[in-house]
Amino acid sequence: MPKSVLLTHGDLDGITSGAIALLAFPASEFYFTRPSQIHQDLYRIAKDNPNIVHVSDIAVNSKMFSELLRALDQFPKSTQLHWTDHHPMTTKERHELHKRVDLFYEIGPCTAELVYRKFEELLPEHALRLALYGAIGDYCDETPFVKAHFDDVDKRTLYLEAGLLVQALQEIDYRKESKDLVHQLAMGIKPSSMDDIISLALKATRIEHEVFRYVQQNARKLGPIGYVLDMPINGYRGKSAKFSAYVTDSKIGISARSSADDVDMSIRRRRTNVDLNKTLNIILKDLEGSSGGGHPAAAGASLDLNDFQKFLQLLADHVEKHS
Ligand SMILES: [Mn+2]
Repeated sequence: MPKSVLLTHGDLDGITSGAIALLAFPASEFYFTRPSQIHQDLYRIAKDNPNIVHVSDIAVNSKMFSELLRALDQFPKSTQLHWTDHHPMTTKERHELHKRVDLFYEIGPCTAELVYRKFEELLPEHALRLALYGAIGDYCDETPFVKAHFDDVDKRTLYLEAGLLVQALQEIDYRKESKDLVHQLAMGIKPSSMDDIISLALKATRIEHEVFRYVQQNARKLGPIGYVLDMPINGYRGKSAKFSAYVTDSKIGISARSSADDVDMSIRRRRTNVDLNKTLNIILKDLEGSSGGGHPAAAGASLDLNDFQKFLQLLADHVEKHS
């Protein structure tokens, strides 16, 4: 039986772009994925010969790029492959991707805005709100599209609705509960009508204030970097990275978590234009087994735990030289 499959990221922009794609392709199968795992998911999906596949808000992982292309090459000609995204990629990556998929790519807008614009004529009116939530969630709320639509509504209400989602997502395991959320959003239910989302959002907000206090007391500083390692609470990584920069008066903030051998981190910038994605591409080359990237202002990385101090030093040197 012909079918369509949607793959998207687990953050608010991923969830809203996925919900909009679900409105464009109703009754699709829906999965969350991530840059390091998209090629495996595509391999698996290709075996079913779907007629449509839509990937949204998934950054191209340069180290896995050839495997991604191989996975895309598994699909028969009859599969319509859509790829909608806003993460930085090289011209070569863009070119190779473009040969294999219907690529809708722009830097600046969030992915939800792009999916909305791509499929606008197929969408019900309430899909627009989802695009605006995604824009707020990804700090992409100053594009001409978003500004024009903010002018049509009371944007403060939109920020409340989007804020409820941003906060609640800190407390949701995206692989489980978020699928229901995608379906509810696609149906047009507003976050302010979702009792579970409201209570999770309030809980998350109270925890966030505690996280701030924790970071204030425990952040360490290395040159232009403020960081916390192994905060005694899961999640809140982007937020605690941002707080780490602020409370140590640094240009870069990092929130890192270690496991047996690895360390995984969120990285944010503050009052500097240093491009975190490009910076990581440069310094991670010297660290074997590492991976990372993202946006200019928000990125992530994972590396061998033994390399963490070396990484901090490389990053500190780079930031001091380039900002
Ligand atoms: Mn995004």
